[in-house]
Amino acid sequence: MAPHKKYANDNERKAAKVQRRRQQRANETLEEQQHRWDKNNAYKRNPKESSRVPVFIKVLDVNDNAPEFAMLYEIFVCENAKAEQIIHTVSAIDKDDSYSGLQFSYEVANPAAHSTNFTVKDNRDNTAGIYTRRNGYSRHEMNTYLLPVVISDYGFPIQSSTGTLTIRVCACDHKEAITAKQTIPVTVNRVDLI
Ligand SMILES: [Ca+2]
Repeated sequence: MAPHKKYANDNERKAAKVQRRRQQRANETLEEQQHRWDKNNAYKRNPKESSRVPVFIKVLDVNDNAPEFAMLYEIFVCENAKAEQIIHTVSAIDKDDSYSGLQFSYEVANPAAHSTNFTVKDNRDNTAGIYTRRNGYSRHEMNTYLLPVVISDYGFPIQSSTGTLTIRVCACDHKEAITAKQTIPVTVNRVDLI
């Protein structure tokens, strides 16, 4: 019997083992090769050697929907409203699954053009307040204002959409109860952004 050869490390020992197996297979007769193949295939086909394991695959939702206003808002502002006065609170919805709860941000689109009369304050709780920016509005000068608001989620990639709020100017009494308003249908225009 040949003495055991000593190897420097496991890698050398494994390499020698692979080499011996290759050599054995190279020296196999056709009959020995056929026997080995039959044995391997029988092992694979033997139901006693196999089992079935249920594998549950969960499909994760991709963030591919932009948030949008939760409803069509009907917003009014009194002619005698004061600056920095909240006139409405809005919220948004999102069709995507959210693993950390619904979280959106709100900001006025193109503030330079639209923030002189009204502005949006993100409440950081999935709602935003619509605020006046000046003292007094005249429905005879302008009875309807359009305020485009960008709503963004915190998904990856971030999805945003722009919803336009329609704000109508109304006459109110000293208690700011609406006494007269024009019956103008509320419209919301939505433009998806990437
Ligand atoms: Ca989303």
